Amino acid sequence: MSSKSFERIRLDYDGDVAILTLNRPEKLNALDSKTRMELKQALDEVEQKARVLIITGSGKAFAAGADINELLQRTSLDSMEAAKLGSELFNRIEELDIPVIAAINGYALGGGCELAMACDIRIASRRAKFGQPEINLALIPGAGGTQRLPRLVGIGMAKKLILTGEIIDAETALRIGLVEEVVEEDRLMDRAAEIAEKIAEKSPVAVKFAKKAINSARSMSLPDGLKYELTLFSMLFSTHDAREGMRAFLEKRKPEFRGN
Ligand code: CO8
Repeated sequence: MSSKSFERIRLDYDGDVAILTLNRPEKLNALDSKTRMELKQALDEVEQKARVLIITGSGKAFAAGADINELLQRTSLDSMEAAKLGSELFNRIEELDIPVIAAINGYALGGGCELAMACDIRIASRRAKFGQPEINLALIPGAGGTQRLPRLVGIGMAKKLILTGEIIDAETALRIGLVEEVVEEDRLMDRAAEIAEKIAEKSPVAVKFAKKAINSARSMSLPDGLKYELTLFSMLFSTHDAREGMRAFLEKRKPEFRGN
């Protein structure tokens, strides 16, 4: 396992899996501009070096949102710029060539919930808590909450959560479709790693195309999405990995994928 330390985050590699830990526990991993800058740097590196990324938090929070101390200093104009950067960061996670698993260890509130929603798969510890409490600050979500939450849980539930600022537990998050699995606290990282390793064994190019095709379902009409899927599907037939995958199946052996 190799590690790289920043000020606000930690980046570890375990084989092909990168583990990015938000590491400002005394402030519940509130996402200040320094954290966001370090996250951006880490993503650039991880996309080149890993096949799957796990994002988690240290201490009792995944992330308790944007840093409210910083938010208070902002004017309308620079808040727009800052939220745009936050939004771009989360879009970058969503569009990353490799899958991203959120291992949600505790509070995922405001920008923290938005970060989790930008990830591809969400696994929560039983003690995790979720919410978009911006309304309590007389704000609204500013980095995708009003857009990604209704796509995951439906418009009515998203309105209920965003308008009341209510904080929900992990079981409720599972029931409404905000997370894919809930596990005991001490199983969280093992379970995230199990899923990450299973994905890391597949052909990286097929994984990348599958993620792209599924992401397109958010913005494309069904006919356009189906055409896009067909294009990506047929492109895979010119890869080594697809030939290898099919041959290995027929020859009853484990495939050796190269990522092209
Ligand atoms: N920003 C700054 N500091 C925070 C934040 C935050 N979001 N959350 C917690 N902290 C700090 C507290 O001020 C406290 O600091 P100190 O010890 O110096 O007083 C420390 O973390 C520990 O927090 P608490 O003492 O409050 O811990 P509790 O266990 O009592 O409470 C809660 C935990 C319920 C999570 C509580 O801390 C809380 O309600 N936090 C704020 C949650 C919130 O409102 N989040 C939304 C913020 S707005 C937002 O996210 C807008 C997103 C815009 C785009 C983002 C792009 C990245």
